[in-house]
Amino acid sequence: MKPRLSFLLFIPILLLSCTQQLEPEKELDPSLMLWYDKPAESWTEALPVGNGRLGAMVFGGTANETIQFNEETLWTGQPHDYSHEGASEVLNKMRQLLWAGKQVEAQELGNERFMSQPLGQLSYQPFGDILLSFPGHESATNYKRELDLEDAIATVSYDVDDVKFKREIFSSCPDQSLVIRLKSSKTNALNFSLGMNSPHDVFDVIVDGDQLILKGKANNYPEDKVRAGGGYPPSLLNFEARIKVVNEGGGLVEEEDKIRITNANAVTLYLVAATSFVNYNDISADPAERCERYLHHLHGKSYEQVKADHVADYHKLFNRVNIDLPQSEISKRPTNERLATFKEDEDPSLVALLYQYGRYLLISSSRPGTQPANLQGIWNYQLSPSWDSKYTININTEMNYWPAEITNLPELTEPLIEMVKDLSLTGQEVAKEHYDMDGWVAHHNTDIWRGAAPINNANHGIWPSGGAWLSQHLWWHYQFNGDKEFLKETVYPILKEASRFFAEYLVSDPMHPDWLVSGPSNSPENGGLVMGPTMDHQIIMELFANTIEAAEVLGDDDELIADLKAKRARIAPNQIGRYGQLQEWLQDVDDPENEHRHVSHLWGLHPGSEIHPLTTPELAEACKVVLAHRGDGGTGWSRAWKINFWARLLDGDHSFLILKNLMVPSINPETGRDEGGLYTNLFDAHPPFQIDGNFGATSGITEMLLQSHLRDENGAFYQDILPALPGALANGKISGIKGRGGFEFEIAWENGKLTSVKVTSLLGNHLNLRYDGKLISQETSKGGSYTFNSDQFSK
Ligand code: FUC
Repeated sequence: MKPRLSFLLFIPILLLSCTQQLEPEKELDPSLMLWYDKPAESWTEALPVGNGRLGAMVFGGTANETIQFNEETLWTGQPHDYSHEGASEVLNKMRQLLWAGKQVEAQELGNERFMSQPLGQLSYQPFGDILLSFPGHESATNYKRELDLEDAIATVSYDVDDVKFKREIFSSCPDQSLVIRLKSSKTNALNFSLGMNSPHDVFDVIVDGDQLILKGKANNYPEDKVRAGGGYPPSLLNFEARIKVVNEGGGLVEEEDKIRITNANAVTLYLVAATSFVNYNDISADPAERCERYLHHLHGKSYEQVKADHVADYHKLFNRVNIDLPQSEISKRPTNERLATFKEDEDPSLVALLYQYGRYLLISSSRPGTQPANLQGIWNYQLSPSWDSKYTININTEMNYWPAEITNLPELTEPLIEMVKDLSLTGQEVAKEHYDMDGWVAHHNTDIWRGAAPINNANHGIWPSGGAWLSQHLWWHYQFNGDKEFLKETVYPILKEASRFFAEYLVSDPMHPDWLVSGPSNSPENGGLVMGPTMDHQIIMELFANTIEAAEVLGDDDELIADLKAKRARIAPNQIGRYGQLQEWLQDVDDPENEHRHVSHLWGLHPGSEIHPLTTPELAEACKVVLAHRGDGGTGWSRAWKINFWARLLDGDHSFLILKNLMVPSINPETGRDEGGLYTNLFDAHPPFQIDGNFGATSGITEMLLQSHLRDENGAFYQDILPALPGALANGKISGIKGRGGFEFEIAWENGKLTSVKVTSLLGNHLNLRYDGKLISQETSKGGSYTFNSDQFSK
């Protein structure tokens, strides 16, 4: 197509550039700002923005800027039932083989007859790239690239000759669009071209007036990753993205698949994007119609208004928690430099930054009405991402949501709750086909199509406790927020049906006929298919307890509840083995040399509440032995889990030691190898990037400062203040974090000691406030605030 001049101002007087105001630079708060003095060279240097649905990674190039973007519903595949007809026929045979010590045969049988169809699940996909090219900007100076967590805005600024250029990028939730604002310090100085690209095989880029349109169809699941047996459903999702260009001054030139912006004073680009996904069962939406609707909504709104609405919306969530840890001169360096020396300088304000970054990432990847945050949140540039960037539910997805309640973002759990509701339906089919049982069950992974059957390989895929673990997040949501209607309508039916499955599934152990055990199962990803892994029993114990308590609150006295009480009393107990370790399995076969990343049998310590130094000191000691065997390293999420474990063991310094092991540059500067830690954009590295470690770290830091999972004999929660304060964080203040029973806290400490704590009672429950072994116990009124200093705590 011949370039067409749609609107160009040639009036020379306007081209005589005048100075125009750029927004003044914000003062740097090192605990709320990531910043760098050069553009990103790799994806894990780029800066993430997101509105829960629409995510982008900003590289910040000068002559060429790439903004890679995602929409959370773009996946391979289509609605699909993964259950394996007739699988239940081999259930008992697998149990018999395992009891006879024939693990290999049991796994073979499982692999032949019991697995999901197909054997794997589908994968999350990248959407496209926004490409901006600025001729002449190769020699930029005074460069800065930053991500401001206070307002959720990424900024790129630099000078070319005597002109300053500035770009602001954010993903707006109220306006469901990715917004890019470009401005220069002189009028008529913005000259660039705008293009789009997509990694998918089938796509087209079209110019339509002031809009650039990208349309395409999702690739099929990558052939080289298809597991034995094939049968991966072809991809049916269509996608469309549109960028609307709003230029102030200057003009637009339509080129073949690009729009050229000439001599503008300021330009705003609004990207909207959608797919045909409606829900796991329905893909009938029209992405073009959705894009039009988003653009229509934006119509007539000024950039200033869109930005103000974005900031106000984000502040409502982000500003609930404030953490204040000391900062110094070293805190002012670029983020990559701060990270490189953290192990030596232990700069508390970098801890604060990582803490708030976890909250920022959750706000940016999980909003009511969206999909839950997957293994990479919503950020992914690969057609074949690690583990399909799906949902691994034997630790990873749950870890994503650990910070939600405690850091005062309860509404962000809504996508997880919705996913569990879906799984309780697809999981019913799996309970029927694979176990011939009632209720619902989900195994160790799921995807956007809500697969619940065991995938990959019997040796780790046959693990029936994924749904049981996930459903406890609903119960915890109730514990924090106390909404009885929600308990009745949503939580209880899900818990009850999950419990119904396990009541039927648990089986008497031939060696200890009084014990009920789980199996065939595995201790996540360690040791292969077995009967009776400890983690399952801990999860089922708490699932039954929660279901029973919910029934009591709601006055449901179904026969099932009596059955759960009887069976709960018979679930195989935690056992301490020959090294003094908490046993991972029924038999005392733990290997002290095994540094496996999963520490599944400590589930009862965290996130569960069965084990604690005060209530079960021997078991707590046995957990320490396990952690000593496993070591202080591990994958990103494994390190993050250990921060939480040590905090629950009330050892703040050990907890901090693991935090330090997590806060190291993932790329070894000497060897260039990717070894786990943090990338320069502070994304956590498994490696590769996996977001769970970010969320697990934020949770672990909170657990150092507040824990609320123990209860008195009347069921009221203890609010344990500074239970595991590390020496390295001896001074600080935090406000807005929450405890179970509906309490919000403002805690200040100096030289390692509490100075004051303010408690706001949101529900009017009984308050058990505990610090340093001393208790304040009193009634509260709803909405009341109570302030104490450390002298007011008595034995
Ligand atoms: C589990 C872990 C792996 C990885 C994957 C996504 O399988 O064992 O380490 O985190 O999930």
